[in-house]
This record gives sequence, structure tokens and C-alpha cells, in this order.
Amino acid sequence: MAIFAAGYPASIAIACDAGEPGAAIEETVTAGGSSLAGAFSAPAYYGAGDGPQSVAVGDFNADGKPDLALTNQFTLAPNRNGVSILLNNGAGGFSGPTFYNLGSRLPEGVAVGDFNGDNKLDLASANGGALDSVAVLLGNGDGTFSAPVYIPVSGNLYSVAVGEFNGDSKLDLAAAGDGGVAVLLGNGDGTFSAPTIFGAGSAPRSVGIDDLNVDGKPDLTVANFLSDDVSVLLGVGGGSFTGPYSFNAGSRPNSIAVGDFNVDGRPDLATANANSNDVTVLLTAAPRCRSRSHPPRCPVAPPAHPTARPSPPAAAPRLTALPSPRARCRRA
Ligand SMILES: [Ca+2]
Ligand SMILES: [Ca+2]
Ligand SMILES: [Ca+2]
Ligand SMILES: [Ca+2]
Repeated sequence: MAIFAAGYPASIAIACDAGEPGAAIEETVTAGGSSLAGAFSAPAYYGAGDGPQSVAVGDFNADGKPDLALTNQFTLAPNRNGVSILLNNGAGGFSGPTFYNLGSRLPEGVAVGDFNGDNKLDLASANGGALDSVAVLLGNGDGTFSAPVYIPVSGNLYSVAVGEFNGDSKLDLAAAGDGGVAVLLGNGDGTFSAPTIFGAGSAPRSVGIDDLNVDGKPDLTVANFLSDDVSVLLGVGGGSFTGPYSFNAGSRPNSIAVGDFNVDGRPDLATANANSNDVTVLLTAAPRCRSRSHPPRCPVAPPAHPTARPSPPAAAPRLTALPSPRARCRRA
């Protein structure tokens, strides 16, 4: 990985051929610094229990106003680990919290989805500690939740995300922890399959979901805290993934998020790097064009690979890092 001084954006193209299923990703390291003074009101603070770790948004009481769900950790008092709900009061403020106890589990990440198809939002938390697990709390539609149900997942979980991996229209979960990425397929009734573990880098801390290679199948992105990189696992359908494909990040990436930062219609990645005090941004590049015509012509979207690539060997091949950005192909 090339090292860039903060504030001096640079890029490395890491590309796959247009016909390959691998995402083509261009790497840029940036740091913040521009002022957004006046963009937000003065901060308001609401009680959220002991040791809030993570926050997610959903309309839990179906009043059209987004509410908050947080995870709490208080290791000195295990009965204060859990999930807190703050309901939107309609004036930009929040009431609560209402607390759901997860015992001695140490919840980190929390995600929102309707897991049982009743149009009421539910919660999933990624729990570390001795009882590492995913906790599922089904929503009652009025801002309250059922008692948590636990799915054991070894590996000291840190993060959970909601996706649909096997095309059955039932929401699934991906959870990142020290053991890799656990995929739990939803049964549509709020229960989930036992986890299938996919390898990532060292100490995965955060997982995101998006379709990076635009093949209609959601892919997994993972920030690996100890290997200082991002793992991309490409969905192949059926709840399975190939990879991991590794991309360098800053030092100790702790969180990953997906967004189309260059507004080209392709999802990009950002990691928060706890030790290098910066953000790594990985821009998904357009597929490399093999055409020798002038001007070169590329497909608007990468064509679907005709056959699923077999599972990679234990040491998955890395995508080739190119020394400089390639000229963009002009779209036909
Ligand atoms: Ca539900
Ligand atoms: Ca599913
Ligand atoms: Ca995909
Ligand atoms: Ca983009």
C-alpha cells in the first residue's frame, strides 16, 4: 500500500477485468479538515444507559418519526448490558431510554430490519464476551420489543448488518467478529439458521453490505482491525461468498461504511482508522476495458460472469494493484 500524507489525496487503481466477478476498486486515502460550521444545531444530549457502543435508526412505533436503538455495555454490572430504545418525540427530541437486558453479553453493533415480515421493525445486536452471540429482539410495532433470543456465534462479535443473501426475500444477517464473518440466513419468522463462517482478515470489527460488482448479489465488506485492511467477500447467491479479497486500509480500521462518494452509481467504501487517525476511502472503479477500438468502448455495467467462480483456495489471490489510475473507458 502506498502511504499518503493526510490531506494529500492520491489513488491506486486495483482493477479486475470487466468480465470478472471481482469488484474493481480504486483506493484513495483522505483526511478531513474542511469546516462545516453552521451546518448543524448545537448538540442535544439524551440519556442512553451505561456505556453506549453503537446506534441504529428505525421507526419502531410506526409514527413516521425515526427512533434510535443503542447497545450498552457496563462490564462492572452485567445486568446493565443490553439494548436501549429512544423514541422520537416528534419535536426532534427523544424519550426514554427503554432498556432490554442482555445479561453478561457485551453488545457492540446493532442493526434494524423486519425479520418476521409483520411490517414491524426488529433488532439484531452483535454480542461479544463469554456468551458471544447474535441477539434478535422482535418489534411489537409500538416501540417495545420481545425478549431477546440468542443465536450462538463464536468469535467475540463486534458488528452486525442486515441483507438478503439467498434470494428468498427473507432478511439475513452478517456478523463480524474475531472468527470471521458469520452469515445467518433468515427463516422469515424471526429465527435464523446456524451461522456459516467466512474468513476475512485479522480481527474483523465491522461489516457492511452492498453490491460492489453490480451483479445483483449483495457482497460483504469487512474492516479488519489487526491486519489493517478491508476484506471484500463477493456474493454468489445461496447465501455463499467467494473471497476474501483484501485491500489495504489505514492503521487499525475499526468501522466500515458504504456510500457512492463520487456519484458514479457504484458503491464505495470508507473505513475509520483508529490508529492512523484518518479515513480510508476505496472508490469502486469502472471495469477495465479490453477494447482496442478508438474510442474504447466499455459496457455500461460489468456483464454477469457466466458461471460462478469456484471457491478460492485458502490463500485467496489478491487483486492486482496497479501503479496508477487507468484511463477511464468512455461508455458506449
Ligand atoms: Ca418484525
Ligand atoms: Ca434470505
Ligand atoms: Ca455482488
Ligand atoms: Ca462510486
